[in-house]
Amino acid sequence: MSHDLKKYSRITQSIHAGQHVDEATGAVAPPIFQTSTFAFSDCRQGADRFAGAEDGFIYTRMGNPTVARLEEAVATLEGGAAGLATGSGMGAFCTVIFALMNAGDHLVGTSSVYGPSRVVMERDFSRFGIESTFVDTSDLDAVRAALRPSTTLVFVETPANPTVVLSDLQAIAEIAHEHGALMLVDNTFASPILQRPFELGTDIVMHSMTKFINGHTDVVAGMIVPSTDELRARIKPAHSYLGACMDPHQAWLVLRGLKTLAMRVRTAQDNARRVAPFLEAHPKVEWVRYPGLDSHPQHELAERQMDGPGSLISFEVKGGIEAGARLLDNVELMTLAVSLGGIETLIQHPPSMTHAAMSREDRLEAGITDGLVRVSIGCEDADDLIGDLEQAFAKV
Ligand code: LCS
Repeated sequence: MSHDLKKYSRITQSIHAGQHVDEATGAVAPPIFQTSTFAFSDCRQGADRFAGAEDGFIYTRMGNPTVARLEEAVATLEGGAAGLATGSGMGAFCTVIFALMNAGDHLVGTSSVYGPSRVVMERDFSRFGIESTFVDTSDLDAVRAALRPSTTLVFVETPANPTVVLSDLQAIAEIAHEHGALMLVDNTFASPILQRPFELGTDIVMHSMTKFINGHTDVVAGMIVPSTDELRARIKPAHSYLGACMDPHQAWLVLRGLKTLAMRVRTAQDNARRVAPFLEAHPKVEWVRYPGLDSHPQHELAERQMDGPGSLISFEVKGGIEAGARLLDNVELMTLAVSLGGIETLIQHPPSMTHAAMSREDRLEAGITDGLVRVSIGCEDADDLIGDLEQAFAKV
């Protein structure tokens, strides 16, 4: 596939990006180069590859042909300069921080963010003198107020995990750049099908590909996409040395999952567009937050910034945590499990699960109430999903 994919839609790109017919065999599906190392023809070639004077593979932690296809595919979909694949989404986040931040630097981040992304900053990177402040990034004044002279990175997750609150990427990119800081966006919840942060001024995009990009709940994986070659060059040494690299077989599975990204995202979204109003109308539901509902505080921003509201919904059952637990203990078709963005519907309780490592005070400030339930709507039949919720609510 040598033609320029830029002229095609993201839907077509998700099927064709990174796909090249294998020159040696004609194989249409990508070969799995399950090797840790690559032979040099002579000492000069080995030295040239290490010196960067010759392109070519050296050692799989530093690069691998199967992994490279996935890096190319996701970079194409995001519209970035390159991809750097990692063994997990946390590997992607930690690699960016390790690569770009120094002792004395400060990060401003979204308060409602995947719990460990915040905890690793506050508990671990702080031990190396890297400071952080997490604020409600849907409030631009709060972003401005949190900036310090030492702020070098602004980290935004939108839609946010687990509250599904949205932040205005274009406005925050302007604020960050005026300040001389870079912006990193975690695009996991939207996927490149629904949101393209580079078109809004972002510098680096990251993904937990464990979620929508792979989509089959069978791989943990991450990706960093820098917007420029210069940023790629700044991140690449940390990517090679930190060790959060990707295995070729893992890359092959994600390449396979990626081919159905667009259809999975759209089917799950169609389902969520039916489940969210059902929840909102249910007498046992206290509140629902879904970007596709008029009641979402940033419904207008969702329409402007995203190509669709996605398939993550947060809500609270009347009666708080006990009532929510009754619901979760009684679903039959939905699976009580963390993670999201898979083909099947997963439901969980963030305060006691994904966001349990955050303090209760930080959670409440971030809008993660004690009774909040998060559901990642999958690709089952919408009537079956609503029926499952109906029977579970009857037991609450
Ligand atoms: N970013 C977001 C937005 C996430 O939701 C997650 C994981 C990560 C980064 C980290 O990626 P990982 O290392 O797991 O590939 N989110 C999870 C969640 O909400 N439930 O379980 C994992």
